[in-house]
Amino acid sequence: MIQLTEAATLTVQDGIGIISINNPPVNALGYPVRKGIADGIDQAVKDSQVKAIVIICEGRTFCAGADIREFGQPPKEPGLGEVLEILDASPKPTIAAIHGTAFGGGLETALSCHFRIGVPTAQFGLPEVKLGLLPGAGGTQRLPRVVGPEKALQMIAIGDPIGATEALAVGLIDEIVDGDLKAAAIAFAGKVLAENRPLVKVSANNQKVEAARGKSEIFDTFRKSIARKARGFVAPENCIKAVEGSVNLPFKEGLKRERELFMELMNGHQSAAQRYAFFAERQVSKIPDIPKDTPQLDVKKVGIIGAGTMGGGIAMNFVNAGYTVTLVETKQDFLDRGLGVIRKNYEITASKGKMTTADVEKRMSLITGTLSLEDLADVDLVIEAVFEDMPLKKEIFGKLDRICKKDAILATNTSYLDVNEIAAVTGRPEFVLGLHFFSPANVMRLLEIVRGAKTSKTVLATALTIGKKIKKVAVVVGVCHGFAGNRMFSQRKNEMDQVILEGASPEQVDKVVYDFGFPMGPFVLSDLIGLDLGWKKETSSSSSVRDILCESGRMGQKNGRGYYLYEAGNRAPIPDPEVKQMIDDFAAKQGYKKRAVSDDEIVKRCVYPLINEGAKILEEGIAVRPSDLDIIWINGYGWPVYLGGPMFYADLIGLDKVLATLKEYEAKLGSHWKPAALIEKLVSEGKGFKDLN
Ligand code: 3H9
Repeated sequence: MIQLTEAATLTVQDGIGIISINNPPVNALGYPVRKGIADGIDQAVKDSQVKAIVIICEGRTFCAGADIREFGQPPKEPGLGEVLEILDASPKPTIAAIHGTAFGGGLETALSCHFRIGVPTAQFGLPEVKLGLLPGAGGTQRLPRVVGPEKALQMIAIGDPIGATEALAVGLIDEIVDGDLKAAAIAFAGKVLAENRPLVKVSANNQKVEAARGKSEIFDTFRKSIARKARGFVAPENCIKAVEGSVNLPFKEGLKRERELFMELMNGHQSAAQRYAFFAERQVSKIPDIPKDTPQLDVKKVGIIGAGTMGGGIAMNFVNAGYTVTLVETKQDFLDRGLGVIRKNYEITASKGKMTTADVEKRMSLITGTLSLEDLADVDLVIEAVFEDMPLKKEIFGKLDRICKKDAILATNTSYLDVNEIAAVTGRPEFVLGLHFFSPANVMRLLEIVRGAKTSKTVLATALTIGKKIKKVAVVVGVCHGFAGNRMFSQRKNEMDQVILEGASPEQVDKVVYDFGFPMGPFVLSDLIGLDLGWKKETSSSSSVRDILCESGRMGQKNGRGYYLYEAGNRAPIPDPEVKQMIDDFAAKQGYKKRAVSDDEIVKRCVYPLINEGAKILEEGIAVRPSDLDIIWINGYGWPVYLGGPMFYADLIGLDKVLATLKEYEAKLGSHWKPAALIEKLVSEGKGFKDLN
């Protein structure tokens, strides 16, 4: 065995040179891997004993791509492109033996081999677009030559991976192999040699790209199909242009085009934001005082109280992950309705071909409905999802404490209420915490894990594991009104409510916020949620635009009238002069003098309250690090990932500039704009939020 570098070895077995990569955790193509492949090929080609070469990886996966941590650092030769040219030019057959994920540069490496085999569970993808990039080591030129431009566009500009069966069907791999991968690769190499198979050099394989030449409709159709999802992102368009290059240019020219388009993205702020978000998402589960080996509880059975929209959605998460769920309601028809909605959701998924009817039944069989809290006696975790009413929650937790086994975790799904106050009614506050799901709970990825003053480390560590199992991005936050996400959201909402009194229209605000990159503006969102959520006729006092709208029967989309009008069966908001008049009248009564509010001011007044409140949350230790707040906003509130989250965005603009604006608004608009002490401190030290991550 020759140790090529610290991450690669070459062994010769039965005339086959085996280059084995070992660069945990995901065999990213950092320098020692690139150098190892280049040297391994060189030596194997020179060695007369070697007749064919296999590239295989140790550990959990084939290569997951370029080492993203190296991006932005001075390049270290050989670059991946150079290594792949060496691979491409090998006169001896090369075979990529794939398990786990062949992603990004990993798949580009495999595409530069003459043959590819994979285990049945292997996945193949070029997900660079999700990092705001494009495959920059020939992937945009080689993949279309193998699977054709249409399929390549999907894989490159959308970035979703495909499994082994599909990879075989589209010609991306030559064989699916069972059993020991190394042995299978050696056997495959033997077959290639015995059959004297010609070397399949992808770079010279022009049939599929030539067949698409002149057919610009392929690209036009694809552009249209992703327009909505790709709004605001620059990478998908560059991906498309690079694939167009594969069709219209010779291979080498196509590579140059790919490079230009790649560098454009690499130097832009969107990719920086998306790469930041990638690592931030992996950072959230690392809590400084919760080491990896913290003991955890075994959770298999889950109780959920409340079968409404929230409880039902939460139940689906657990069932999808194989937990058994006991769903508790107070009345049989509420329970029936809740179970019916869950079944319907699964049936819709099945009707789209995304699960079988047997799956629907299997999932439903994991849920047991009941009207009795006593049935929660043997569950390992309870999540209470009843409406936001402290006395009710306290009553429930008191009962749960009596009913549930001693080491059961008791969680509340409250959005705002004090988790410590709820925990205090139990004799086991160390087993109590908040699990704050976002609506619709079966869809939204965010989960705020609210750590109470007495929540034990074991319970917190268990909650983090559960979060992963149910495929949520779980962010730990502390107790305060609204925790992290909603506390920041409230500040934005207050400011947007005020901006329309000063003279901006709801349409202007909504358009500016949408154009910034949010899925919708605040007033369309209010109409969608329902203006009457948390509003009571009996106590309404005409003291806000919302009060006035609700008092006049405008509840939002649900009754076709809110900040906007809605035609039956249509969600498109139609501006309503009557609402404009109501806002103007109310503003005049409050003493506002109407003025033109610029789009730029709206952006600042929408985003800067998030930054300022986020800083206060950090000061108070409610969130662990600024990037956690960004992950909350990306996954729970539709913040555009290409702007990295509010805290990243603050650094992008310059925290000193943000501070100056906060001070200006404090003088002009009032003390609620007073800059957080943390921002003052960071600016005085010449630092940004990035220094706290
Ligand atoms: C590229 O290839 C560009 C080329 O086209 C052109 C070049 C010229 N680099 O996600 P996990 C770390 S761009 C560095 O928790 P999983 C990750 O941070 C790349 N580090 O595991 C984490 O570290 P830690 C295109 C990486 O099993 C640990 O590995 N490729 C990389 O849930 C485990 O990760 C991609 O975009 C990397 N490339 O999922 C693939 N990847 O333990 C990105 C992971 O310290 N990766 N790490 O927190 C993934 O999608 C998932 O990590 C993967 C494993 C599916 C592979």
